[in-house]
Amino acid sequence: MSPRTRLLSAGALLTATLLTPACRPPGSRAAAASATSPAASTYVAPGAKDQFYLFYSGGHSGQVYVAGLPSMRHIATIPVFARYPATGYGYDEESRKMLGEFTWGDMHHPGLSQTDGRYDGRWLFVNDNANNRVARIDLRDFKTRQILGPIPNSSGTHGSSFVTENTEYVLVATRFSIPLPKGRYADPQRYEAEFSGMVSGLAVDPKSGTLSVGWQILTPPFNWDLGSTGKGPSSGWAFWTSYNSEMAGTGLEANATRLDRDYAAIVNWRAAEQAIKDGKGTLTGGVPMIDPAKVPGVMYFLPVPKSPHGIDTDPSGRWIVASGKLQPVASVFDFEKIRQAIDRHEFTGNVRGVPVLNYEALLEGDVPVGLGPLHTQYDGKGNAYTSLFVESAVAKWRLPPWSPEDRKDLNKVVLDKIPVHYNIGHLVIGGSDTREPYGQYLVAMNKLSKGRHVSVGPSQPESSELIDITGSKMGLLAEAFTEPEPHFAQILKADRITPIEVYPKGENHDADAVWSADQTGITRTGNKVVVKMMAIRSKFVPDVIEAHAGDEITIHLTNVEQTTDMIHGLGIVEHDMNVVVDPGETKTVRFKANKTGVYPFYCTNFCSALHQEMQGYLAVKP
Ligand code: K7E
Ligand code: CUA
Repeated sequence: MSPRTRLLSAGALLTATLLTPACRPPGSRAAAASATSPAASTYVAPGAKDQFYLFYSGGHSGQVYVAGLPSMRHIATIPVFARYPATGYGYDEESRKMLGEFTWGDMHHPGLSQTDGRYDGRWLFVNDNANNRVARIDLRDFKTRQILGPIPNSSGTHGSSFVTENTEYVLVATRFSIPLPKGRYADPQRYEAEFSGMVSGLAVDPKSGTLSVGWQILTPPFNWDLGSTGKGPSSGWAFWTSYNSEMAGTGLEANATRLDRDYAAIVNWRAAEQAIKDGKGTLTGGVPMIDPAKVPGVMYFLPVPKSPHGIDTDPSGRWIVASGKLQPVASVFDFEKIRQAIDRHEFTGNVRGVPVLNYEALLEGDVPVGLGPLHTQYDGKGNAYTSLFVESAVAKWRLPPWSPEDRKDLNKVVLDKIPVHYNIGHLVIGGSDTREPYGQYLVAMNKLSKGRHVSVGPSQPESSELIDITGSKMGLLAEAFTEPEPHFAQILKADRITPIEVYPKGENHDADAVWSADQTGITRTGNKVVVKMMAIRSKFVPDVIEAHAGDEITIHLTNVEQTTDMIHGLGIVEHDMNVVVDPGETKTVRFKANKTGVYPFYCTNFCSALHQEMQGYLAVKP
């Protein structure tokens, strides 16, 4: 750089410094102004990009919402468990087959795939509490590629999607218990005798990511709740809380809150895997199931505070934190002690053959975090952050090891508290469930927004708040709104992945793909009409489909474009049909031409100046 250009760029830098709120020199008046407007640090200028992806569960919309961090801007929706006409999901044959007989799902916990305990950017797994399914989204193209389920013997797959350190398994526990095998009737009054819960290990094919049921472990009819997987000293283990250790079939509000403690399950998933290899499972509902009473070493119960919700392993894998929503504490357990107790067979008894560990002996401490603790996340710097539903706040506290002074009064390890608006459920810190949390931002996912936005009538959104956790005090930065009901989210560094934006023509192995007008055409066999159609700016070839009433029509539609963002859609008037094809993609739709008449079809994605002209006719003769 010449002295002159250096001078020029120094001048430019000075100007930029004066103009850019985020870069003002400290101590200046401007710095004071930006300190009063922390949102400036979340500002992502037009054309600039976010540093992180935020993958929100879309709750009972069944979809995943993708936002950017720190801007909190909604960028995309990935449809998973419900039709989504915007991307044509649930209309073409492939996605219709994946959705099966269901029109919705209740998504709770997205989980990113990991290699060596770190996000590897390959897949995002999500669960459906309502219809007992788990799905895999491929982050190469942000598309749902598999929906597994309904999972046999499993009812209410809420305790999911917890991914093991090298994505060997996605682990699932049942929220509800049912009489097994599925479909058998039993009187809910005979709940304790007749109903069973289940923990499932969904094996993940290391190359393709394909999910299949690897093994299951039969459990008493507790209601399994949240879980997490181990790492480091707890590598090969997984944890779930439960409520209803009372095994009440009805009136759970009162009947499942009688006892002072409930049980957490401590599962040795490597032992479960080995037990299946050794032939110790019995085929039940088509999948191998382990009865833990007959196969020692796969499952243990640990008493935890009353009606717990979250149980979260810290990034070191040593500290396991369970939050009892009806007790104002987060209970910390030392996995190394748990491991020793298991090795020495130090149990206080058993429940249906599953050994019970000694709560008092294994408890490291009850941290008085505040009212209604639900979930805990970690910043990787020795701090934990627990969401407090009742108190509507986030508590920051220090993980062990604690000094003898700390132990005398664990209030001392509670470092900070910040109110959120209102009534937080989950919270997320990037990488909290890995060995290396990002530890920069925390997103509080609040259940109620209570009018912190222009009114939209009685059906209200939820609110999310972005919190800076880099300082000793947490700082509220920004607020955004989402549709109901984002239970959990994952944060991924944006530079961790490079999604494709065009399907390369060479990768399209669809036998019915067409790449030029002369490959297109319509063939008829009996009453079956097969159309090979091409979409290109700004026409469909062919643009007239002749049929007879009662014909079955199959359209293989190829978008021959190889340019980013050149997406075409095919909407057929009064046929409840919209297929959307991305560049280089072929999709197939099939329907009955039931009605005589002429039905226009048209491109649903604005693709060019002549997009409006991109149309044709389905002409159906009597
Ligand atoms: Cu707490 Cu389903 Cu994770 Cu909602 S659950 S909050
Ligand atoms: Cu193609 Cu609009």
